[in-house]
Amino acid sequence: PKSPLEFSWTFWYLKPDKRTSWENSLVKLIDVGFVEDFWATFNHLALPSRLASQKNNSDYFFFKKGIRPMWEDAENARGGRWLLTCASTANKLDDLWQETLLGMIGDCFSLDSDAQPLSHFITGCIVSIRNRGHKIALWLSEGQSETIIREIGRRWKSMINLSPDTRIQFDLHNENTSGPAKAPMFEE
Ligand code: M7G
Repeated sequence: PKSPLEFSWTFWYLKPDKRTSWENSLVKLIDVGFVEDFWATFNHLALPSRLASQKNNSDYFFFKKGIRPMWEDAENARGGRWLLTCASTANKLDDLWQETLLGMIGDCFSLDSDAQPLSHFITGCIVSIRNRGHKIALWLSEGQSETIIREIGRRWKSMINLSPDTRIQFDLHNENTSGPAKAPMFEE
């Protein structure tokens, strides 16, 4: 028998195409509800570093099944994202992405001192291939509780083995959409 994951997830791909809208460039790839299906899909997909050499401006999304990988989804709308910016030459991009995924399907966010496990507040993650610097983002449904947001950020950093001097920053989605760049809401 296969091993069920705590949550079911969906892999999405953003195929860069200037002739169509962002939403229409989103391609739903597959749902995974079992460890074995996760690995079969992960091993089948080109690694981010490979995309970087071929398809600038593409993204992979890994979101809880039923949550669309966009700000507009009700689970994301009042939340935000922890963002890690990598040099576009980063050879660690693949490791950072893999460790992020494994932390999400593993129990890294399961345990918490409070009633609700932190995994409840995670909606998904994204790797974005960009010439000006690749990005990995962890999206949360939570945009209010500094305690929850910071604890998730700290656990993410430790699970992907970020050096202590590398900073990640948190912003609310509704503030990314327009207006001049602002200082991040939180940093870790
Ligand atoms: P990005 O991929 O988050 O960052 O957004 P980038 O500037 O590094 O490429 C690029 C553009 O994609 C945005 O300006 C939007 O036009 C579109 N876009 C990205 N996201 C995550 C969303 C989303 O959640 N909803 C909508 N409607 N558009 C989005």
